[in-house]
Amino acid sequence: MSRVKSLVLLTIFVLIMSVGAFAQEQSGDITNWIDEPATPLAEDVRSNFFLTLALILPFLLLAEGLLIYVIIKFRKRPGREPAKFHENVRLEIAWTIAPAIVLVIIALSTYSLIERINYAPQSDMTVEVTAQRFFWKYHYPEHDITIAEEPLVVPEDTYVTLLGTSMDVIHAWWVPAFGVKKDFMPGRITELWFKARKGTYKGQCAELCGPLHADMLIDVEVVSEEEFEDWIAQKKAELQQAGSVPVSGDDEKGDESSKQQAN
Ligand SMILES: [Cu+2]
Repeated sequence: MSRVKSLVLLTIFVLIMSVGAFAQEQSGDITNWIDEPATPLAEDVRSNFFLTLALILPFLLLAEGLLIYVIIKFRKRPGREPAKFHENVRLEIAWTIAPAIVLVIIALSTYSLIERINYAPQSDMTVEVTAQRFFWKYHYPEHDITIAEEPLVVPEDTYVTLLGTSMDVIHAWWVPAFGVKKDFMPGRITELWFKARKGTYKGQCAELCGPLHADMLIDVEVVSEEEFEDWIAQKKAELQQAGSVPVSGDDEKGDESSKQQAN
């Protein structure tokens, strides 16, 4: 009975997962860093992941395979005495050194990747990001344009630097296909970079920040150079029409944020 039950549960689980994967495939937005890494960093993250997997998998298979083999082969049988020896120095040295070497390789690869994530090789444009419960505000200093609760628009194949901070609590800017995730903290500026290929990307705040945290989504539109110029021109025209009043998300927020501002 319980076997039937678990089979049914497993089937339901697989169905839900396939429907979810299908729905994501249909939406057209890229969120997946394994299938579709959108930046050189995301490709490096994927390579590091597969390298780690390849190095660790033999240990898993060996240990679990041996375990299953021993459980079956040496199971309790009438008239059989269990072996009563212990310690094998050579074996113990071997199984200490082999994983240690593997861990060093993983550490070196991961550390150099973290360095690449932390330090942009160059910067072609900067966008200042302010996180606030529960939206993102983007300021383009070169063009004096500020947008909020809108997709971030950037040109393709451009080294973009985001300088992020927060008005209230810690938020995290995370776009999986870019291979970047960084905390934006009040009173601090965090740097993050990417160089993405054309497409529409989805992300999400990745630091639990309050009741609407799940709705704090990120949209990024990576467009061609010309499309970006057009977008800038259009935004500038919109701002001029609105009487050059920059978009402000600072009003009607809690006293906490006004205290932050006072500092
Ligand atoms: Cu959040």
